[in-house]
Amino acid sequence: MQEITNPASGAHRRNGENYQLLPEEIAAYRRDGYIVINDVLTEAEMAEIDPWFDRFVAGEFADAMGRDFCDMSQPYGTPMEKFQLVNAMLPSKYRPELANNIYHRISQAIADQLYPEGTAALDYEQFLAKRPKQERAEFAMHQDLGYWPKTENTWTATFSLALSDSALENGCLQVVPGTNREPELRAHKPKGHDEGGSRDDSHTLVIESKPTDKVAYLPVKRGSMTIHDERIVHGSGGNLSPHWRKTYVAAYRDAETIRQERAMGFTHSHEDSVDWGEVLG
Ligand SMILES: O=C(O)CCC(=O)C(=O)O
Repeated sequence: MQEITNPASGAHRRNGENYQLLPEEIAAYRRDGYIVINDVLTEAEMAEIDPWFDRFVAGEFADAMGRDFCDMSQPYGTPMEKFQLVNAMLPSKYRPELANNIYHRISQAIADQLYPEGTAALDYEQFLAKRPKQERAEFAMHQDLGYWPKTENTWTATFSLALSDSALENGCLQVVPGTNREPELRAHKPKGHDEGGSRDDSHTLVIESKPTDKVAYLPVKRGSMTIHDERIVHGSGGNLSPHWRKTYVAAYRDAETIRQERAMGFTHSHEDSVDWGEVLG
């Protein structure tokens, strides 16, 4: 089993609201489709986010959110008390107080370093939480691009800030290195499609693994983060531990691409009216 860490990164890289990447990390992101960076947010900064995360995950805003409050490991309609992998989409849409929070500001500064050739903008965000001892709280392996409408420029950097320590035991992010360079996107199908399931039953898509796929695990401590691109095959396993796994995802895309998505009516809300047949091809 391979676990990827980056001991060279750390709090010393912070300069105000910037976190300075090394040229080799920027090169690694382009080559490998992911990086891990440590100690990006301070404890005091995360303490601003924690209460919001917990309120969303507890379902406080569920009535307003519709399908944007769901379980990514189970079909829509699963009762909240049975959720395993709690997903709260677009938290700042539902609580505008969260807009431009410290995580956004720092991740924007990092996205700018990863994308000097264009303009990176925040496209969407989500809170993800795996309940303790939920071995089926799996995020099915996928490529993010498989979830999205086709656009000419696909540039993306998806940040995943650990609000709890994340390790193999509680279902940390896992990637298949090298898949970001596959010439074709793999086919994505709605979860449960073999039994007739469609995108109306569950938002989740799955791909078939290849025998050559070698998974690498990305364990991170609270305050650290992973960043992955739109083509790398990734997902996460169940939570076997007695502790929550809590992650705050924020995805940056090319600003013009976001304009095109919105023109198609695509906001990353599970309430969007998008022809998924068209998207999935
Ligand atoms: O962190 C996870 O469990 C999976 C998240 C994910 O797939 C994503 O952010 O694209």
